[in-house]
Amino acid sequence: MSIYLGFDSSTQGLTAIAIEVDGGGRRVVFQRTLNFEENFPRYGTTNGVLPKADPLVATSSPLMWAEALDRMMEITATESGIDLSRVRAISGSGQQHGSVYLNESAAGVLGALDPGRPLVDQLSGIFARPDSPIWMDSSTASQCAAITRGVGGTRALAELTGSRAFERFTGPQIRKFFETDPAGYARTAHIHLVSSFVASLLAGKDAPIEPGDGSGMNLMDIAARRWAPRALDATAPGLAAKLPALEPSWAVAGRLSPYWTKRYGFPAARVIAWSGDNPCSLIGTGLISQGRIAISLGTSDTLFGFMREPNVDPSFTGHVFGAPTGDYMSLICFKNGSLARERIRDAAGLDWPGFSRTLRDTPPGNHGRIMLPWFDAEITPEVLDPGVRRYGLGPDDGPANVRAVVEAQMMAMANHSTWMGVTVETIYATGGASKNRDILQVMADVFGAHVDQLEVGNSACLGAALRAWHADELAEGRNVPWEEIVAGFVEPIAGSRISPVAEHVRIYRDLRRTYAAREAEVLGRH
Ligand code: XUL
Repeated sequence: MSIYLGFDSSTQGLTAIAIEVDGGGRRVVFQRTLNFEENFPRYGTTNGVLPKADPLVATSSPLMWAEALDRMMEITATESGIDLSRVRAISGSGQQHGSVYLNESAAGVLGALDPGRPLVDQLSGIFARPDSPIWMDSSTASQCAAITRGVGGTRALAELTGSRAFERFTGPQIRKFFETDPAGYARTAHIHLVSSFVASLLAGKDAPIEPGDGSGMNLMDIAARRWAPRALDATAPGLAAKLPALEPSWAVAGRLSPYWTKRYGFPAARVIAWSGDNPCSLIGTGLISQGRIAISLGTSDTLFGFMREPNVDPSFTGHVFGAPTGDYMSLICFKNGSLARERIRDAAGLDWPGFSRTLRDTPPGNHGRIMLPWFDAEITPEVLDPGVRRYGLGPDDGPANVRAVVEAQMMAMANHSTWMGVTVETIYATGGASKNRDILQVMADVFGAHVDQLEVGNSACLGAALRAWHADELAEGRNVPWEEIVAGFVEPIAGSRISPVAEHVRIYRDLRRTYAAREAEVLGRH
């Protein structure tokens, strides 16, 4: 019997899952979440984000992520009830795009961590920059423009890296750091993603970046899975020397360092390269072949599917990322996800059951009333000047706003995913809000597709554990097919299927056109 650990260092918290694999038997034996804002208040974050005067800026604290990792490893060792000696490998998932800037001392410190002292007490000197820009940042429009010019235009950059320049992508963020703090950039020895940073803490040395998360940087040649010199040159000087190695998703970054084995009693388990939350979710929802999609309703809402070839979005709205299987995935990302739903819920004075009841009590189509839910700058479509727009709808009409925000989110997802060319028959729903069947009914009706709920709601974390298992087998010389790895873990909950209602599907077919027209009008694209 073997145990594999998967961690998910997300925007708002850190989750751990342990899976047990025993011949044909397989099950999740432990799951726990720590919330950054509640459990680590001394960092002063709100929903995991540091306070900032500029609404376009979003940063977080890498020290907080490290402290959460330390606490979670302790909990796993002391409270999970699992037999630690059976832990064979650990991998993880990180919020994508966020970057961590380490100085020259980092390598030495990580390689000689003292198991007698808490991790954070030893890390304070390793950063060339104390905060980390994260995926919610939209402050790099000018850097995006410069990089795009440098690489030869939007199409050239999208074809090279899988995406046009996006404000939250790591390349534009690195360029901004170089432009605004050249001394800090010069002090930077290594730039990690959230994923590779946390993996480095576990391995006690620089962990690689893998193509799933590497493709969220505007720096990787998506077809060759190598750093793209043209993109690096357009971003910042001397960048190649500051980036970790790019290695396959199943690369072994090392073994758990003595800090973890001596402090908490873990075995020297393999540390497998961490990936981004969306690539990990692809595995955790079992999307290992073409033709199905998943929608993750979390801090960000994302819609993604498996892809054989890196076919970029001709409208340049969506992304092509590497998939942890060695293939590709298509993805669109919405910033106004769970926090937008929460704002509307709070304004209507409701709890989640009340929010659900309201969805049941209001009519599909909302009598034609529409909201563009851009509380924050939006990624899809690109909106850098945020503001909620309402049509036929007052801000104080709580119930109608509840329906409007969910319908808007689903219609935007349906409209902006047509480039993926998938005839959607079934959607796998994951992420926190996928527990809410009334939200999923709107999803089913807008897409005209069945929606299945999955047994393990945190598919990113589960996907990380499954990746740990797959890579550990590979390191032992056994190439276990992905079908076998995901089987039994990613099945829909029996009887959970939510089916579209034909009459509602018709209503949304029309409303989607009106929604697209309103969007185009506001963005000046009509
Ligand atoms: C994907 C994206 C978000 C983050 C947050 O491109 O920006 O989904 O990964 O989890």
